[in-house]
Amino acid sequence: MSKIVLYGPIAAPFTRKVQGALALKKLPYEFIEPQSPEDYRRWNPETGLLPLIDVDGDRVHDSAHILDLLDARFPDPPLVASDPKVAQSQRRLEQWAEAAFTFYWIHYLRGLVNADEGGPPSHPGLAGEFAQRLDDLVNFLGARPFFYADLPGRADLAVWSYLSGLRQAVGPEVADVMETRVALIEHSARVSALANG
Ligand SMILES: N[C@@H](CCC(=O)N[C@@H](CS)C(=O)NCC(=O)O)C(=O)O
Repeated sequence: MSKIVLYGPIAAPFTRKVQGALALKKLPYEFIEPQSPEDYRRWNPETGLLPLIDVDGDRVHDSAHILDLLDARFPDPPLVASDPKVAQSQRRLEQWAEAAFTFYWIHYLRGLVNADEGGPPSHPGLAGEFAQRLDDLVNFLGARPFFYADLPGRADLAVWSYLSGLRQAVGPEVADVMETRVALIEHSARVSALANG
């Protein structure tokens, strides 16, 4: 039995994505959360970013690289489809989700801080643009239970980790925009049932 230790902040989507992958693969692991900013650099001297995983002494950081490592070491079930074209779409959507939703998350949080300080919101059109990104996802999903496939994969974990975190982290305006995208709510529920360990 391999010894797996995951280091990361529990609230971060990148950490949740890796936890979802470990749950899908039914891999037991120890989870250690940072207690101070110094822990990030101490655990990952290369970039100072978490999550980082240690599998039997091999340490890998960056959630996408961690999923690659998990698939290489523990291939069942795989996190990408066996069809290379579908696998490419799943990887692309994973990257798209990170780029798109990190942007909205940061701008939303910055807007909250600005509002607290009496300044203008940093990005007034945010909710409208965010709604468009959600509609993009609804289109990508189409009638399938998971993105591009009938089985869950890394694209599902990436989208789920962002959307479940966003629903908790942001205010009612954005949460409302999400509630009306029923296909995404149902997708999140399907992934949660499998990836919440
Ligand atoms: N692309 C990386 C992003 C990791 C990342 O941004 N982690 C954040 C946690 S939310 C972090 O470590 N931030 C600490 C910092 O920026 O100093 C991944 O997928 O793991």
